[in-house]
Amino acid sequence: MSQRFTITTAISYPNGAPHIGHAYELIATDAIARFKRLDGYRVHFSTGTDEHGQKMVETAAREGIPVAELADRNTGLFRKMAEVVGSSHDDFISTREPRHIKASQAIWTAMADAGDIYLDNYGGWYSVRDEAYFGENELTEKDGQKFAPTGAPVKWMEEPSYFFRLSAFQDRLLKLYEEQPDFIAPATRRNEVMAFVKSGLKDLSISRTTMDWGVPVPGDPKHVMYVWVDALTNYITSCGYPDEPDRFKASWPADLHVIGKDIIRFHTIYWPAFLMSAGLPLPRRVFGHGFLYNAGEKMSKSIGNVLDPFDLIGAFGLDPLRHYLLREVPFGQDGNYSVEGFINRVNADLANDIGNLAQRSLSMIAKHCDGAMPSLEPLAPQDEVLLERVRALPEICRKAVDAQALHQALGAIFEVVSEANRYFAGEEPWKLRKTDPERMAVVLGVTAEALRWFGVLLQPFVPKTASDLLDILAVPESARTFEWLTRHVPSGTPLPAPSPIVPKLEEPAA
Ligand code: ME8
Repeated sequence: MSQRFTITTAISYPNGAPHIGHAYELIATDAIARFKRLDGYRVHFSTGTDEHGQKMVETAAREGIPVAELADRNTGLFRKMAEVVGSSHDDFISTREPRHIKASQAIWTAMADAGDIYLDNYGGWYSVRDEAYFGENELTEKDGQKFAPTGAPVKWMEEPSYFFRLSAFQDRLLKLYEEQPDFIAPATRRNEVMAFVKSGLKDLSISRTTMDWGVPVPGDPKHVMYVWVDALTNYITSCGYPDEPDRFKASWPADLHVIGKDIIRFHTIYWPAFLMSAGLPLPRRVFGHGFLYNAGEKMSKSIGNVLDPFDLIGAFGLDPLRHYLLREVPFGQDGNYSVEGFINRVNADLANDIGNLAQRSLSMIAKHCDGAMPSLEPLAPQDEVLLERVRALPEICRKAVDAQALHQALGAIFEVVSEANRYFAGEEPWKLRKTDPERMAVVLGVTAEALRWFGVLLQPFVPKTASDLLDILAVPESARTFEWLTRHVPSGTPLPAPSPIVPKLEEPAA
């Protein structure tokens, strides 16, 4: 049986419409999921929305609508966004679903049975925006208002609350980070988390009585669970916990949680501690990607510079957006969106380097080789050199994707695409047509063969462009997995008339 691979995005708060940061995380996670499937893994890929929490309650109150209406409306937009960005998820989970309420109550009960939950009173500085309490020493003050380190205002809250004995997990967590050095990535994040845990962990308030929007605490329904307890649990809900033990065993633990850098602590401290307490296996790795900024500025509704994924895709198309985000921003670092950067990158790589090479070589095959795949023999040394570089790509990409260095995988592919362009220009097949038509055919065949590898390897990143390319190379749908890479299209196979695969982008009129 093939190996399995379980991967997740964070689940987004549907307190507003999705923005480009949400699309970015989903697109990157989708690229990894697609890559793994093409590489022969059985993948379980989940995403969704985090519908509970005070932030939802406050936004709904501001809009003057019931919280459920707010959640339904925006979750609808998040589902739509997942479709529009081409996400290949296997499960979209919303935390109000009965299966999730059940899973959250089951993990709570397991943690309580382990003796890690107790009832007490809580008073503290709470930031609704971050859905988290902050210590007095972490706060700043301006005009009588206190602020969390994230810049969000905090307010004093007091309530009876259940607590999770997080302090008891400090040593076990440090041991986890030592024994599983790949658990937190990138490495800089690991150092931050380790330093934080070493500085001492306090028990965590995990229930609220000040609102009823949440998962009821088993046996004490005056309390609803703190949103992060139920939110993190979504990952095991999606794997069939607790009612489908066989499916759970087959798909949990997750191989990779892809999340943004702002929620690393929740995923690398709380989440493993909850799972340890409940006696459940721990995820293998948590990767914190960077944030996207718009022309150097943080996106915010009040500035009015929030990038809307629907608008961008409407203006430029999906694959250009996917390509730009994955190729241009080193995954793990912050990235900066700019229209010029976008257009230049897409035109250079997709329209010129891949698109033109395909168009030029395949239209020559159509005209001068009876529209059929030429023979790849006899190969000249320079053909071998190019093909060797092409054949080295899957392993390079595999390593890069396993390290979540998506930009490196794409960088490696486009380096060899440039090499193929240099090869094509250097061999001058248009001249060979008169002097040595047999050699011309081989040059065109080698170019088409290189394009086939590029097409197969680009599928996870730019699925439509790659599929169009493989169509015009007559690669059957069934022969597009990595396993098939070593089998070239037989010479003599008729090729469809080539049509341009990537239009050049123009700067939109202001
Ligand atoms: O944090 N650039 O939800 P969320 C890149 N519900 N990524 C960004 C971003 C930006 N500008 N803004 C946000 C939550 N993100 C919780 C998660 S998981 C059990 C619960 C990322 O809607 C952010 O880092 O605020 C997170 O990974 C995801 O989008 C959802 O953010």
